[in-house]
Amino acid sequence: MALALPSGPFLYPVLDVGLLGGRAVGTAVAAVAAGGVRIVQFRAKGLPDRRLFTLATEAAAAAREAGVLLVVNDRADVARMLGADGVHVGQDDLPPREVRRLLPSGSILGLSTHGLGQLDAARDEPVDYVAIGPVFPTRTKADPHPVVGLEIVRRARQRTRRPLVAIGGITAENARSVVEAGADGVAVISALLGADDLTEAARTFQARLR
Ligand code: TZP
Ligand code: MG
Repeated sequence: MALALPSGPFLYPVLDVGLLGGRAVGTAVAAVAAGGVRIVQFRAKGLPDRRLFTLATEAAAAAREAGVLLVVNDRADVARMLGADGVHVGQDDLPPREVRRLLPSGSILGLSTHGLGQLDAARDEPVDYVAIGPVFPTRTKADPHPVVGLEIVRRARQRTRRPLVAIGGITAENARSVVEAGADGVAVISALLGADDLTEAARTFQARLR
């Protein structure tokens, strides 16, 4: 059976292992899960494969223990080795239709887009959600695409019936506006990982989404 994304507006923490502020990735997974999160993404850029695999293994164990869905950024091979719940790819990664062939049936597959052209181009891709962003300015990505803003989120909502995940510069303060623009989920890095108490930050975030 296909794994279901969380229902209702959902918080989707992207646990970038370079931005955990000294926390272990398993601890971060457990902390956001304790705050009510139901899906997390494991993201590791520029690490040697063996290190990435070790960290992803920790994340997968913690996600299983906490009963949250784990999506692996970029790496279908790692997701498969670990029995993760899904993979998230970007425009320059392996094509979604090829990634889909590698994954067990029912796995979650997400695709990043950075504008309406890419959103439209994703129409025939076998993906379970489409991400769009950066919605707001972000300092997390070294070379971010131009900000799309809430208006593009609104227009994206009108152009796809797929679950829409917004990303980029989303905070507890602006998250509600993103949901009102039509996003089903908000993917967040710095506004969560920059908090001292991840559980509390996740709780506060989710309270603002509803
Ligand atoms: N893709 C578009 S913006 C972004 C990614 C991975 C970074 C989001 O990070 P933050 O800290 O939530 O702005
Ligand atoms: Mg990628």
